[in-house]
Amino acid sequence: MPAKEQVLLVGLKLPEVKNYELEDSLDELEQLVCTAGGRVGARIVQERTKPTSAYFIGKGKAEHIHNVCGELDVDLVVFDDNLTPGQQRNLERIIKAKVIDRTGLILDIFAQRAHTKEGKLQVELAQLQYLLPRLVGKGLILSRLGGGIGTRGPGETQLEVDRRRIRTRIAKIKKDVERVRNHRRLYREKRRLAPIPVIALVGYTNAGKSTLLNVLSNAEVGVQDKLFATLDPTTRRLRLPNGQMVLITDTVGFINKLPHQLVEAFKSTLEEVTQADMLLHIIDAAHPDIEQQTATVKRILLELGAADKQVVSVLNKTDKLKNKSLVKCLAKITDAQLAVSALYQHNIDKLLDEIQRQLAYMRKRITINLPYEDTKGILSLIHNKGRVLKSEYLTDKIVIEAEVDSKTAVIIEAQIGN
Ligand SMILES: Nc1nc2c(ncn2[C@@H]2O[C@H](COP(=O)(O)OP(=O)(O)OP(=O)(O)O)[C@@H](O)[C@H]2O)c(=O)[nH]1
Ligand SMILES: [Mg+2]
Repeated sequence: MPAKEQVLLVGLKLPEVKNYELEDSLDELEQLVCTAGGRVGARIVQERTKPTSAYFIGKGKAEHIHNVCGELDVDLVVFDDNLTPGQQRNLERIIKAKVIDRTGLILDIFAQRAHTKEGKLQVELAQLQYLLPRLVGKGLILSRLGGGIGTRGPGETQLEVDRRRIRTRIAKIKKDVERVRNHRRLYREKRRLAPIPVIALVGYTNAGKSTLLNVLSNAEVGVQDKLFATLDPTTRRLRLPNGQMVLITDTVGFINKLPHQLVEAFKSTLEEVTQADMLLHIIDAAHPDIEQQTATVKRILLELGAADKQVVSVLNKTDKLKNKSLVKCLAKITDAQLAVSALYQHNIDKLLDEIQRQLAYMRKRITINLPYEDTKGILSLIHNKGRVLKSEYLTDKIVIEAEVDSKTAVIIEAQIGN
């Protein structure tokens, strides 16, 4: 990694955006820059009624940024909003420094964080799709050869190849990603046969999902006070107080303005969320943007088609709250059902009880016709996983009414065929 790059942040203040919202967004952008290994030298904000089509900001402001870059020795300018390929090119021409947007920055962090083959493939796919429309004219290509933030990932040589070769590469990666996705799907199918409910940890990046997984299951997932510490899913077994086994999955966190290229490319990883039986939404109770972060997670879940899932919402990091009476108010704002501290292992027992309670709530009533020779051991499965409510002995079969979790219900129905 090159020495810490000096970075300038640029935000546009539109009439509908409140001052504090813009500041919060720029604070987060600064955190992203630090995570990527840069150092923020200054922020520049312009107020306009709408973006310009050529430069996003005004041309005069772009010229001003060029001067500031010279004075502060800036290597990289990061815009808080997405730029069109044309705007990015025009800005680079005036500013004469590397210009990227929030998406480019997030993609860069993902490229640094991806460790598994699957993660790397997905990041490369997202980056190439982001790059493709930007590969016009040599200027941009050459300007990206310098290395540093915004240039990591596919590798500099990759950027020299023409569009056609990039398209071929995209097609190839898509196939590979699809293969991995099928593999995951098969694995999940297998998991489904053993009726163990799967719980996925979801939440804004840095909310404490991995810390909680470690506490719950003695996993050793990396925890960092950085954005996007986790990219690749990790699944662990967990035994609830009543003895029931569940699987718990930790995966990539969400962020405001999550690049659509990433959501697209990370389908395989995100399916861990969409296929889970229950979600555990972890909320950073001590974050000043708690409301907006919670809304972002809910919106992304909706986009992923996972909004109607059973969710246990949890306020985390409550140890950081100076005023404990805030908890009630924060719970109300975020719809959280309970408050914990993963770091200090506070209220973890209550969390387990709540998971247990809600899983039980998900139980289904089924009525089945069981032949007397129960060769498939259905009755013992019901006894193991749930309970028999009523049994009626007829001449050729037993009619059983039982209560089991929804997974076991599917298995039993498949076995019995009725
Ligand atoms: N004070 C306090 N800090 C916590 C708590 N839980 C997590 N943290 C800290 O918050 C930071 C982020 O924790 P992670 O577990 O990596 O968060 P994450 O949600 O997995 O983040 P990503 O993987 O980046 O999306 C770390 O520095 C943790 O030590 C908590 O209950 N209290
Ligand atoms: Mg994590």
